[in-house]
Amino acid sequence: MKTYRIAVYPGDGIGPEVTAEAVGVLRAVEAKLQRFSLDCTELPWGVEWWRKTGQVAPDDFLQVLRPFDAILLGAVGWPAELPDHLTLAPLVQLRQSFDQYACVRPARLLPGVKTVLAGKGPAEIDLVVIRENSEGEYVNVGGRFHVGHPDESAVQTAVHTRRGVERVLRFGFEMARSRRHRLTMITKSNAQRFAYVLWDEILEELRGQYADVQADKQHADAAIMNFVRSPERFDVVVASNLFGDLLTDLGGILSGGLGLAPSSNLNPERRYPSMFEPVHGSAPDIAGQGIANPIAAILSAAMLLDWLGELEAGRRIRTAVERVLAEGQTTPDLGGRLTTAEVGRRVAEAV
Ligand code: GGG
Repeated sequence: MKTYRIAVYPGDGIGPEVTAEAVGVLRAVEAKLQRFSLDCTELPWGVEWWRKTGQVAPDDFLQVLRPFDAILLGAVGWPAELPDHLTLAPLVQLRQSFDQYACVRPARLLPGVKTVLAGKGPAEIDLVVIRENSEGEYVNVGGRFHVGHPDESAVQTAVHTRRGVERVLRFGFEMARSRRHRLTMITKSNAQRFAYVLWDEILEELRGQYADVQADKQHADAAIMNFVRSPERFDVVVASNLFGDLLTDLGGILSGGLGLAPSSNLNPERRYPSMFEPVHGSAPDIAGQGIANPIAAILSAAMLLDWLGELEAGRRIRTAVERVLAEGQTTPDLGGRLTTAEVGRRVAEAV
């Protein structure tokens, strides 16, 4: 029987609560199928670790994570004690160092779940955003000078490479081939004339190699409007790091709420472990109350199993989630009365 080594990084706020349920569901599917075993190691990093050591994660955290087959992350951030850019730093470093350049964030409205959009249902809301995850607006390039003076300044530089743009677009084209053969690239090339014009040019170069995919492009402002006005126009959406982040919070809300939105950070060449995490953050306002929705974390665990090749296991989890949601067994964010642990248990039982 194959054994997978899984690093579990619950993080801060509601991260530990939702991650515990995701691990519970992983255990349930492992026990049910008896086809693989999971060797899970929990890593107590985040604000709690910082309270004890003065660091959010140890200096060697990348070396610690490197041997694992996959990483399951909860959420990071506890702004009352530590600025978000410090708690987020290991997450961004992880994505970049492990070359997890394809961040896959599906936004699919499941049956029985309400969307904020009037007149739209599961047939209209089924898209996937591929967020470039290794460079763009998230590179740590820039600086501040005259700090503390009236003329203090800050420079933050984005870096978009031909290699980085091309590989994420190719990943999007390939995914479009497995779906509805549509790809929409999101930039702001009318105003940002260097980087996003490079994106435009690379799309034109690749288009001919994927003639079976209908590829178009939209500026980010129009795309935001169109996500709301006509989500059915989108199938696979490819966007830069920052635009992808913005669009996927919106995608989460369109598909019922951020408590349902999973994601994966993939290194498609499998040279490094890939990472799976809910799109949502640490939600300090509801942390510790036992009401956070664990479904996004559970669906992220299903994506993890898919990535490891355990497709039957991933499918079972998704089917169980759909059943539980269709029966209205939900946390308060979706109008139900169940706790985080109760929803996790129902999904585990349905597996
Ligand atoms: N689930 C991971 C998490 O806590 N994300 C919070 C967040 O703000 N992430 C920023 C990003 O993904 O760029």
